[in-house]
Amino acid sequence: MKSLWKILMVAPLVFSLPVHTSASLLYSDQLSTRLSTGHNCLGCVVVVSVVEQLAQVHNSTVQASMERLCSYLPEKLFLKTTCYVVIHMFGPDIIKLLNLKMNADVVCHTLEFCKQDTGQPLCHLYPPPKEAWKFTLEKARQAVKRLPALKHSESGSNVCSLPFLSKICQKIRVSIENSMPFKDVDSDKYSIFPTLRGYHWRGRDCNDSDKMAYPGRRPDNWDIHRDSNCNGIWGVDPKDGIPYEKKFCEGSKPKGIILLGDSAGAHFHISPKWITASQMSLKSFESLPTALTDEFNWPQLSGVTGFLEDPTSRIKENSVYLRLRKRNHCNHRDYQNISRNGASSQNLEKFIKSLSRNQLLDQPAIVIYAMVGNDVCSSRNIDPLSEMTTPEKLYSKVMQTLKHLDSQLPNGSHVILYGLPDGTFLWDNLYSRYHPLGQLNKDITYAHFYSFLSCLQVSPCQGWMSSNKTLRALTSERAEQLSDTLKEIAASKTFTNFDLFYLDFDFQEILQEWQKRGGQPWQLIEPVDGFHPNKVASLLLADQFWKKVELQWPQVLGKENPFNTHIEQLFGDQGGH
Ligand SMILES: *[C@@H]1O[C@H](CO)[C@@H](O)[C@H](O)[C@H]1NC(C)=O
Ligand SMILES: *[C@@H]1O[C@H](CO)[C@@H](O)[C@H](O)[C@H]1NC(C)=O
Ligand SMILES: *[C@@H]1O[C@H](CO)[C@@H](O)[C@H](O)[C@H]1NC(C)=O
Ligand SMILES: *[C@@H]1O[C@H](CO)[C@@H](O)[C@H](O)[C@H]1NC(C)=O
Ligand SMILES: CC(=O)N[C@H]1CO[C@H](CO)[C@@H](O)[C@@H]1O
Repeated sequence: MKSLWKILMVAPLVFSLPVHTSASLLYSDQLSTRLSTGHNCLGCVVVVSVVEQLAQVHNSTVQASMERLCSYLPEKLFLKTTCYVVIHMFGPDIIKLLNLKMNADVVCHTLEFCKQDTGQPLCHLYPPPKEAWKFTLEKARQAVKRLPALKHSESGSNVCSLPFLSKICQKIRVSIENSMPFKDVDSDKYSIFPTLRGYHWRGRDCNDSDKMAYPGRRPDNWDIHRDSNCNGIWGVDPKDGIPYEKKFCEGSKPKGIILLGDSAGAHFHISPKWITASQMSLKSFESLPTALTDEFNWPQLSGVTGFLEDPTSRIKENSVYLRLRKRNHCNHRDYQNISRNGASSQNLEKFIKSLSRNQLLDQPAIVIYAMVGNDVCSSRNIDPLSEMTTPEKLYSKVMQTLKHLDSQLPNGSHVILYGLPDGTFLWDNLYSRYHPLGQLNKDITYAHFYSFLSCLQVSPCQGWMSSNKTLRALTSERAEQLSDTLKEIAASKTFTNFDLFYLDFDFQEILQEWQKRGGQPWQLIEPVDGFHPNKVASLLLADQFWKKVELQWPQVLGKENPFNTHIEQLFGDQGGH
């Protein structure tokens, strides 16, 4: 589950989740069992590694290095305060252990953030100490006077009940819960016109006090008096009395773009700046508070629904939404992303209700179905194959989804099913490279990192992020079977209100394109998680999508609107996205 991956990465950054018993305070029963000690262990090892490396980089004491880390964190969301509290609670032990040259694995096992259950393998990120593990651990425990059976310090278990921390705990909990694909949509938010306005991220409403004004609707009375579809075009041309919306948009076949996606679609991203000691500064954590509140997704920059042009971008390609808008300015603001971390064919039904399209009132839409990994990706390492979606199960859920879409989408819509990629490129391109945590001392490769995640049962994708070649091949085989199932559905089924297409998720082609431009394959993968396609990959995918659709099914994208320049002259930026 990729959602878990996100949770565990919140942990090291916020410094409050690593407290191993806090999970039960933060989560409902169901969730707390999912938040295994694995997350606490990973959180602890990452934080202690950063502290250790900061001391190394600045040739400072461990104490000074912890204070340095806290000083870099923003005040917002109590991040800085939380950090100082955590230092206060665990600092003295961490100092003692690091001064004894114990590595982060030993520190975290000693402090019991990491645990080795009987009969289970020992999970470690760094090479194990030269002396026998048991002996080292014993030495470490004596140094901090902790007995193996002793419960963790009481203060630790109550971290979220400290008054000044309760707020951040609450914030994190909401953030995590919102991102859970199995969380049901809150129907209260739907008031009188349930499908007209969801609360999910989509084109900004232009008039909060008017429920009948929203992006994507067909203009009400040609928008003579108000901008009912929020595309920034309204009013009447005084020269001839014709409403602008009629003049510029009628016959241009406006359409919106809707993404049904997973964390890849949402553009999941953890900045390597947050864990790279050698480059850490006051600036490093500037974007952390925003990232925390956006569940570590950056939809505004994503390949499908992104609308911000990133000045730091290494490539000039635009998102699908921006291209549709460029082609026909009447499409302005008509985008919806219905994506969740952890989404798969099997749980999409839990949040598809937040897709909003009114069959009678709205323009048609292009819906991209892109569940590109979670059907074959499990975080548990015991028999990963049995956790994968079977072609039969996929078939039945996708048909259910399509029937639902047929009941929601206005006639003339289009649905495009994306296949699954072959994830073997992850291992092939990364296994011998250094993870951001391993770059300073050249000690942790992605092979180590993957195996640590796998051992902790928190890997975002056991099947592909594995040194086991057979398993990687079996995962790809299943992915291919699922893609074939989607292809078959697209070829054989018809629906009343949309036509249906299938596109391969051809990552090889993206790799080739990137290499043609002088890039390296690893530059397309998120460095911290070693799994998600990064922003460059996401925009290259958008480019691939656009070119293929334009070539094979040009009717999907529609024609260039000849009035675009008129619209620009009269309405400027149309009110922004
Ligand atoms: C690091 O600090 C120690 C003690 O403050 C000093 O003896 C040593 O020379 C320093 N090393 C470097 C590389 O600056
Ligand atoms: C917003 O909607 C209300 C109610 O329909 C209307 O009175 C108002 O003029 C609208 N505002 C704008 C800026 O269009
Ligand atoms: C739906 O649209 C198609 C063309 O896009 C048209 O042929 C068909 O008659 C329409 N169906 C209904 C029920 O309006
Ligand atoms: C590799 O994975 C396959 C399939 O899950 C499994 O049967 C096999 O035992 C694994 N090999 C090793 C060395 O773990
Ligand atoms: C792809 C994308 O933009 N995903 C976002 C859609 O909106 C939800 C809710 O705000 C976000 O959580 C996703 O990250």
